[in-house]
Amino acid sequence: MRILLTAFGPFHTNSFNPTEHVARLVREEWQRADELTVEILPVEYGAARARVAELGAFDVHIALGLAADRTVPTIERFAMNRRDARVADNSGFIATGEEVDAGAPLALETTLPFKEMITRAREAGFPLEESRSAGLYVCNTVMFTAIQNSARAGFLHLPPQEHFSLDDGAALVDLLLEIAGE
Ligand code: PCA
Repeated sequence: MRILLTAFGPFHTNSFNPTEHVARLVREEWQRADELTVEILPVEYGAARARVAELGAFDVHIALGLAADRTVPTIERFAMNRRDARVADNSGFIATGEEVDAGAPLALETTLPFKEMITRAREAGFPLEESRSAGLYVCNTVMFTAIQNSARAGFLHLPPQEHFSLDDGAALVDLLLEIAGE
């Protein structure tokens, strides 16, 4: 089984992005036989989409991103075929409602077993909520692209570190990768 775990570095006013540190912890502590690729993506619509496409197809791709305004981890259900945010991406580009992929469907649903993930994460003592949408910023573009490219793919938003530690983040991601690979 080939597994891809992606995350992001700092963007906008978020000078610390817990997801890049969580992704590195998962790689350091990885013990299963499955081949794990960890990649920190640029917080840029075009470059992030291009990089995910370039990495190719995986059996499982879980993409991580910071949701600065949330207090618990959330697994995203739908990715929208739109790019739109008041905030510029790290290249200075401000999206104004363009499609992620011209001609593709308006929305794609995660192909991760998210209901089971939520049940089992909670059984293991982690807070995990379902979220309808990853927003329309760069995380949504990456989720949309991930679903297009890999067999089972989806997105996990993590809250700031003060609400959920890096170690808990790594343990939760490890569990979700295991469930996705079953
Ligand atoms: N969060 C942003 C982009 C990068 C990140 O970590 C988002 O939710 O779109």
